[in-house]
Amino acid sequence: MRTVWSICGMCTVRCPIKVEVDNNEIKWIEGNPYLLGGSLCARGAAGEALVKDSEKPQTPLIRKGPRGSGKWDPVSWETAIDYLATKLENIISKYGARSIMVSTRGGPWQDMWKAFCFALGSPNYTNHDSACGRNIHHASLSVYGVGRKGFALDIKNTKHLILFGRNILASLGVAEVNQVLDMMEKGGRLTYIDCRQTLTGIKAHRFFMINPGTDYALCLGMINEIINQNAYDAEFIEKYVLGFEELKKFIEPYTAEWAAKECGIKAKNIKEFVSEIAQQKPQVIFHRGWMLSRYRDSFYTSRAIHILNVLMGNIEVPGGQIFTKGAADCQKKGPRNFSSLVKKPEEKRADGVGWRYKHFDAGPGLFHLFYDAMLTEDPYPIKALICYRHDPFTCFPDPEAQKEALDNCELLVSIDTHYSEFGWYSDIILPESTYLERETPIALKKGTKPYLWLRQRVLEPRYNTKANWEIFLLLTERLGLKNVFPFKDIDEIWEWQLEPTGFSIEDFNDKGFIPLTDKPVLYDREKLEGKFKTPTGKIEIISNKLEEAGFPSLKPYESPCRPPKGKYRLIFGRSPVHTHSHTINNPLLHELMPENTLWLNAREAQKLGIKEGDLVDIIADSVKFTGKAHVTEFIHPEVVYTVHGFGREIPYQTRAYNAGFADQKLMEGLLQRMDPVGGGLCLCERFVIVRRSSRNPKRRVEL
Ligand SMILES: Nc1nc2c(c(=O)[nH]1)N[C@H]1C(S)=C(S)[C@@H](COP(=O)(O)OP(=O)(O)OC[C@H]3O[C@@H](n4cnc5c(=O)[nH]c(N)nc54)[C@H](O)[C@@H]3O)O[C@H]1N2
Ligand SMILES: Nc1nc2c(c(=O)[nH]1)N[C@H]1C(S)=C(S)[C@@H](COP(=O)(O)OP(=O)(O)OC[C@H]3O[C@@H](n4cnc5c(=O)[nH]c(N)nc54)[C@H](O)[C@@H]3O)O[C@H]1N2
Ligand code: SF4
Ligand SMILES: [Mo]
Repeated sequence: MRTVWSICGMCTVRCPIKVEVDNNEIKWIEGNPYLLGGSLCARGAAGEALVKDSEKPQTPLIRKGPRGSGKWDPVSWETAIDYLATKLENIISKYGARSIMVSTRGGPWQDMWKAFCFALGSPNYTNHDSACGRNIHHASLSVYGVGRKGFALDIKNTKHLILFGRNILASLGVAEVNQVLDMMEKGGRLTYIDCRQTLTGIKAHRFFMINPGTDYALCLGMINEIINQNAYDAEFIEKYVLGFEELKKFIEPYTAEWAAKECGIKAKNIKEFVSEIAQQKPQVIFHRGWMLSRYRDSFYTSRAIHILNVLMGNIEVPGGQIFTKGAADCQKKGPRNFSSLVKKPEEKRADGVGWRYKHFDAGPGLFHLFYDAMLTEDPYPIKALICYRHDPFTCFPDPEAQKEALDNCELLVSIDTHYSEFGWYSDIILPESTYLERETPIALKKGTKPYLWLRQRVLEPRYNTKANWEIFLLLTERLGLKNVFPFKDIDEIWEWQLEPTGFSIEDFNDKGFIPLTDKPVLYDREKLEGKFKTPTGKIEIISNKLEEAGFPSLKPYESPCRPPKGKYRLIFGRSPVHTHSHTINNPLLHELMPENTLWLNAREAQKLGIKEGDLVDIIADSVKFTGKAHVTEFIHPEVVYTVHGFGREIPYQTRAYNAGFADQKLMEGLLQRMDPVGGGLCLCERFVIVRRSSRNPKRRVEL
């Protein structure tokens, strides 16, 4: 029996794990006891089923028939890499390197593919984030000058955690769940706000059922009440905040009574809530979340949530928002990364970020804007798309609209452990070994207690698959980039990465990670000057940068559109036992949840003659799905809800094939609908028709 320290890969939270393995078979997986006390979620526990699942690509595949026809030639790695490199070389000679676009799922190991993209000579590296946290990231930058990940939330020690559609106990990361449970055990309070009841909501002390898309109104009402009750941290604001006086003036009309009318939460309850947090500050955290990045005004909602945190003065205190620390904060050096070997090409990005859209963070840009460039060749053609650990057809709305743009590309590449819906449409699939069958480069985990981590190989690959770094080295060598990335194997990569740190790979043996400090690192809260990277160095409630780009710092409220008669707003979320689309076919997790349902308010269902378990048609414009109804009183009457990731149409995945329905396929017309200031896609802005399906048996037989 061997013990291997590794990192879970069943979702992108990437929990550190400890695995017992015997004779290339897994005997036990648990969360790293030093970091997670052994905890693991259901998906993490289903890792072995992922390895054993044979309904995955088992060798590289090159497309034979038309795109999407599902006809594939299984080939060797040599043939696959040669095919891919030749295609890339042809595209570079015809259109220039800039016509190649690379997208990944983001996270600590994206660095390799970003470096690949830049080494080819293209600036067009991007990721999934315009469908996830971009609005929140941009709002955070505009307020604090640091991005979404600039603060760690000390949930465990807080007195009150407030969640706007952040279904923290279901849409989960193990460490965060542990923190919430610890906090509640210590007497901490939980307030949850959603348009439906959830696993988190039922554990909360206070649940607010909000009118869909009106969180901005609630935030404004809360800010008004905080100012009214003098419940803010005046000293902190005086020292660090720019624009408090303007905020006071702006907020005057947005009373709790006004907010109540808009968002459906009683003024009395808003006032009571504020009286409570007034006593608990600065140990009050308004979770920045992700979900609110799905409406037209999410950027401003998110700014308002950041402002609520600032009013609590919760920065750099235990139980608040603590600046994430890196190696330098521990007087150490971090590991080397691949990007340091290449220079970012100076060419303009094809998504327009950084020049056409100057207010967006130029880092990874915005994926969906590349579709414009593919269709119009403005500012120049995009002819190849390489996706690593990323499925745009599930991630972004309206796959049919995406295909129209992608048909202008000469090369579509999917590097994936599974058949993704995009992979199924692409020209070549390079199967990556599952996380238990591969290593990763070393990364620095920033936080209050930063550490170095890496994934070690637990098992030898079952099929003809390769690790990310192996694919990367094969491809770069074939493309003549060996001089840029001169590595033979992972040991050489690790050694090179660790050199400046003074640690060696053996230092991971004890605990699976290398801590850079014993105690949390906190800055002196009285001396935070220079930590806020805004143009003024202050927390900017008023942002000149934003105003220069033509957007207000404080935006007057506008009500969201209500659904037209006979339609419902389609909203979505996650199940604790699935990760987006890529666990739906996992034999164990499929058993736990084989399909999704459409949640529908009981009174609405009665009007439509729909009962629990009935088949219902869900209709957008040209897309129609039939699925099962879940009739409940615990959802707002204007919305219908489902779990994202289902409705897959890949016949090789027999369990997932046509099981349930796909919210993103119903989101016709939303591919380019983004929050203009935050850049996030407005995924909750689609209205659908719901009716009882004619596929129901005519007479109900009660057994
Ligand atoms: N309609 C709708 N759209 C959404 C969402 C929604 O709820 N509804 N959620 C949004 C959110 S929050 C996000 S983050 C995005 C997520 O969308 P994506 O960024 O596309 O991420 P995933 O769906 O997690 O996984 C994408 C692909 O990664 C593959 N994969 C998994 N593990 C590995 C691995 O170890 N190696 C490799 N090479 N591939 C692997 C999977 O098989 C899958 O095909 O979607 C967004 N889009
Ligand atoms: N099990 C599991 N955990 C995951 C993931 C997973 O796939 N599976 N994915 C991870 C990823 S990538 C992300 S981004 C996070 C996302 O985690 P969360 O941010 O918690 O987002 P969702 O699970 O999408 O849930 C969104 C909630 O918002 C609610 N909602 C919809 N409209 C409104 C509104 O107008 N106001 C309010 N207040 N609420 C509204 C929905 O009803 C739903 O309950 O989860 C992460 N954790
Ligand atoms: S939250 Fe669950 S699936 Fe995600 S990395 Fe952690 S254990 Fe794995
Ligand atoms: Mo996400």
